[in-house]
Amino acid sequence: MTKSPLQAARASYKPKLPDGLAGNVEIKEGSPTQSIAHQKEISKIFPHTYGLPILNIESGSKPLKSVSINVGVILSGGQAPGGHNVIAGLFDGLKTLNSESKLYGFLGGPSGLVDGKYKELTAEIVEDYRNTGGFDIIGSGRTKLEEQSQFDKGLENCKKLGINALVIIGGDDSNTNACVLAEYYKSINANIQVIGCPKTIDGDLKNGMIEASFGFDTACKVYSELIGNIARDALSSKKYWHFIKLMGRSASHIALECVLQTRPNYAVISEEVLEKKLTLDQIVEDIARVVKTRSDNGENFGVCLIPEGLIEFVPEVKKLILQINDLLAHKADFFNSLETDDDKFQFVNSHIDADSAKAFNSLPKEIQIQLLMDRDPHGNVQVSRIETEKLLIDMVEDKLREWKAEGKFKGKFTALANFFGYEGRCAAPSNFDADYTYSLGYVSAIIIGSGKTGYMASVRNLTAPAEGWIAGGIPITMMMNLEKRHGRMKPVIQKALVKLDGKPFKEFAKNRGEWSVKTSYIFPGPIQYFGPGEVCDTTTKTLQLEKS
Ligand code: FBP
Repeated sequence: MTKSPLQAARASYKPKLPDGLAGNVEIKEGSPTQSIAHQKEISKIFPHTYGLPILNIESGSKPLKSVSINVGVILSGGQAPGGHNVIAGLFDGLKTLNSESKLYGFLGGPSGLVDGKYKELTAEIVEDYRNTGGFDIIGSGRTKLEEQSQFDKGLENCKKLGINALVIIGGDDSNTNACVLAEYYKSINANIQVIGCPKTIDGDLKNGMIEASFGFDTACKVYSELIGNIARDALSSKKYWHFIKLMGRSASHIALECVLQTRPNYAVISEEVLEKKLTLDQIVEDIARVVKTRSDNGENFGVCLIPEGLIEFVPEVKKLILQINDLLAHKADFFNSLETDDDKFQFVNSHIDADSAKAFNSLPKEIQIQLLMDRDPHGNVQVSRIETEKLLIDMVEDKLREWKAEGKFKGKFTALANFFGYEGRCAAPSNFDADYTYSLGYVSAIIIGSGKTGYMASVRNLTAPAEGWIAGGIPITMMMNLEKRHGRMKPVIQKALVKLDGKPFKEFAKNRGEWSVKTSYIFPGPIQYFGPGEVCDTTTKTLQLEKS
């Protein structure tokens, strides 16, 4: 692979490891754990992997060695910066435990395990991918591992390769499935350990024990750089309002972090919309109010951030989407046989209730079409394809036109739409993500060496310098509760939404009035890899505030 000068320089970066992992290590077990809720039900579903102790990995006196072991690794779901370094850390950790150990990568996500598609990850291959963005070393995919027949096929494929451990790098759903797989393999004495790794740029896989999912830091820094550039352009030309939609399927962590890094004039946080039961009209009216105030002050420009998942948090649209999801899940064949958009709209209208029909028909045609597009493998609307930023621009324009007619608004409103999502998911990892992911991979190898299963690799104390990070393993069952999925209660890792009483949101709430009126932009600039620690190694404002 031909490398750019930066890539070549970056290839030789040595990720920092916590002191506890740097030499000889020892694993200390804590007390038995409980799931966050529904303890009785979850302990019954996971009799072999429930209640395990937290593992702490600390400096020890003897080298931790293991018999040679073959390990399979899977990248699951959306790309996140640092995935390649998890694999590099896992590879180096396994080789430190025993130089004869081998690492196999299953290709194209979880389906690679089931279909037996793999490649051996040799030192030469891994070398080429150190500190790079992307998941292309083995590819990723969104196939869900949840059927016993998939587990059995996976077992057969592992046996062929002599694999005794799997590392699944994924978000909340993939790690939930990793836990189910760990339980199943343990229950049939398959002798295959399963370890999870917390990945997602969305930042919604976190809890008391997992401080952050990897990729969030880099993705937010990339988006914040771009938002800062746009804000400076707006400030220079003073003629546009920029509406920027930011990735994050459900939670608004990315939008909130970018707000804290750049101080835009307006930002919507979906969790607040849900909590206050705001309608689309109320959101639009509030944005229009800020546009008007700025315009009255002679500033016909601004920046407004919108989380990707917003549409699903607006109560009337949320209800509508649930009804459409249900309809499409049960009548997909008939729906797909309909040829025109009008036929589809008619069909939908005749199968949803009156309130939802009203909400559906109030939306512009493009958004109606987008709401009816294919669902993802979890049955969810693909929110990254719904142009909420354009919808809000249209609606704000209408509102301002109305106010103009009434003599309430005299200014100008010219708005441009942007969507930042895929730009950030495969960026070269920041130093933080490069170090964090390498450590997670290394920790996974140590947990495998200790013979444990059903754990998620964990690295904590992340606002300290990397040397002071704390490594360990968290029983996945500890993060679970029961939630309704496809009409049935299922054990799942609880998704972390933005907490309105948390410090990051409070920081925004405290300042948003001022930032909306008084232009206060911050221009974070590009991620720096070489230079002083305060420029290169600090992590997100979210993490800093949460840990303060
Ligand atoms: P994961 O939760 O799997 O990491 O994916 C997150 C994400 O990047 C979301 O922010 C976005 O909505 C979605 O993936 C897009 O999915 P796709 O890659 O299938 O277009």
